[in-house]
Amino acid sequence: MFRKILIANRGEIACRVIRTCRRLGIATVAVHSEADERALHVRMADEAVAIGGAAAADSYLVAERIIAAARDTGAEAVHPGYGFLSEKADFARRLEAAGIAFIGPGADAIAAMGDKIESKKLAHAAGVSTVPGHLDVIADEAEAVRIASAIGYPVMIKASAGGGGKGMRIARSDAEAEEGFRSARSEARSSFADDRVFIEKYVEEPRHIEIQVLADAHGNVVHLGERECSIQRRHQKVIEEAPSPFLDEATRQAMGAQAVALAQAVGYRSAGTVEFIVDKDRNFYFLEMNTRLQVEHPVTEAVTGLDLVEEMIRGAAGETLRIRQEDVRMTGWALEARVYAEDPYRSFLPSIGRVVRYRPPVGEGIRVDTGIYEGAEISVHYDPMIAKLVAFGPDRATATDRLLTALDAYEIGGVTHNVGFLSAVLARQRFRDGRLTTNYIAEEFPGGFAGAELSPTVRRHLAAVAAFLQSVAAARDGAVSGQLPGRRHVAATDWRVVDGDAENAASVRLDEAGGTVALDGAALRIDADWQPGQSLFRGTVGGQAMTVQVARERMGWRLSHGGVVLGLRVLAPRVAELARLMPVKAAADMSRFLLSPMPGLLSQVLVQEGQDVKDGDPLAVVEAMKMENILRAVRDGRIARVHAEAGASLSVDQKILEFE
Ligand code: MV4
Repeated sequence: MFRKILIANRGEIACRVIRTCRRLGIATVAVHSEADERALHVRMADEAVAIGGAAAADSYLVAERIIAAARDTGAEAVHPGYGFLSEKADFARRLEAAGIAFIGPGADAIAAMGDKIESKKLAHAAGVSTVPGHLDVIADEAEAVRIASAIGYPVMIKASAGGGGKGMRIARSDAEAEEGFRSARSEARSSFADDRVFIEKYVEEPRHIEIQVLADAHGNVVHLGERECSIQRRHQKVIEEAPSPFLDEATRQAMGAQAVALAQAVGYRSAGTVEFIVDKDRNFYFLEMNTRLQVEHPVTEAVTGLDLVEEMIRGAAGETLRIRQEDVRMTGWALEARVYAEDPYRSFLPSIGRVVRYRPPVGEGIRVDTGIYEGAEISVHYDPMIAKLVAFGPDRATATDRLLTALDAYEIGGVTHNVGFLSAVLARQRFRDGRLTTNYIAEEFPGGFAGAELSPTVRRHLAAVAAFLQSVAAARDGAVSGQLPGRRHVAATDWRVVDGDAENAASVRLDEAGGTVALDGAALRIDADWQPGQSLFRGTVGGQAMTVQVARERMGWRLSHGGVVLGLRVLAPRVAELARLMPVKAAADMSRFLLSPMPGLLSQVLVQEGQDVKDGDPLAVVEAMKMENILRAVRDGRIARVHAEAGASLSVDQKILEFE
């Protein structure tokens, strides 16, 4: 067994690999960029080596620096995690040449699976079901149209070097095939410097289901069942689960057997994933093989009880697989939600900055894999993932409920995050029913995310919680200060809960175990031992378990639950009466301003003061996330003032221009 392993990665996956190494008594070496000096993986490892600048291309992607770091520290093996160098055959080869073990598959298997046309041919030859189509490179538009119509529309045009949706087009007619071929080829050329494209039948209403395989260097291969990864947004997975709610045992066995056959055909070793696309009739087709540990591997670990990183390490050290196929037992259900620093209300723009508050949830069946801690920085240089939140339970409904409760309890401050969006995705009846396809998010949230739904019952329960919190806080306030000698403090019991325009009369009686809130006369029992100052309310309301994040505001409470943030004022009846008479402050009219839609660099201001502009004219360019965003006029007008100059660093909603 290895005595020391270098982890050629960062973030949660580096931390996760280190944890297993520690359990196995293996020393660890972290590598890090300049931006990651204070990162969690650096803190966790026994040793750390700085390998270069903040940009991945200057550090985590520089093979020779990592190999040098392994050599200098005496690491005998390198775990690549996912992304970065994990699927670079050349990196694996150079490590082996330097006498350092690569904890992953052989370089030849990586190379064979890296090319879509080649891997599809290989899979086909190994008896794996592939999407009907044409297995060779398409030469020109005319050939593309001929082959597309021979396959029958709709078809999919794909770049052989592709991934993540790049260089991929759906075509439903000859005209679309011609145009799709042209654009897929040019995108492939610019993205991958490889313009080979092929065409296959488009699978409608697709589900993405993948099989985890595990192989040793002695020809033994097992599969560990499937993961359902259909819930994704623009090729970024959002929720994954194991098993799939869609597969029957026969399909599962057939897919597993084919995944094993493919792994054997390429002489695979280590952990790998065979991706399939499954149609509505449960026909399944090979898509590609990922020759690395995947982000979503914890759901497989949860249902199999295995540690995939441990198995990878043992395999790389030459050990024989410790399990045979008949030993693989799947129990229960696991779901993973990817928690990101991004703003679901602003088309999921990354949210960069310091995580000033970080309290991950704990609880039965909950696992959190993270590279973040309170005070850590989410930088522009890397993927803004905060954590993977995994919930396990005896069945799908229990795992889903546990995940929802954990999301309600997840406290993240300082950066915007997608926790509320994740709750909204899981809370839909369609999710409960397991009717998942890769179109789920686009269909369930057309036009983007605009907040979760709040049922009248939950709204009522939250009003009761607010009244309860107010009563507990008021009782405490009365007990600690402002007492006149000889006067007993009488805690108020009658309140008005103001929810927008609606107002509920709440009468609260507190007791040892919690209290009873009569909302407009109907009593709701609350059991909770919440104390003033706590940011998490956990209890039952009307017999239903509820986890709510609470923050006291000037006249009431801000409650977050189920993806909804609700501001409720809780007032004494007389105060409520007077508050009704208060004028409402009108929101400032910002329509005269051009505001920055995102944090970024103002690279160009294209207009001057006094200039007339027409609807659609470009006004300014903001660079963010490596993209140039052109901001245009939405109506005719004249520029009154320029508020920010080219070169300025903009925050969200910062004024750039003012119109007359
Ligand atoms: C497909 C497909 C439908 N039919 N191929 C997307 C990424 C790449 N790995 C393959 N992809 C797809 N290939 C055929 N013949 C639909 C997709 C697809 C998809 C696949 C997996 C996960 C999410 C997806 C989202 C959109 C499209």
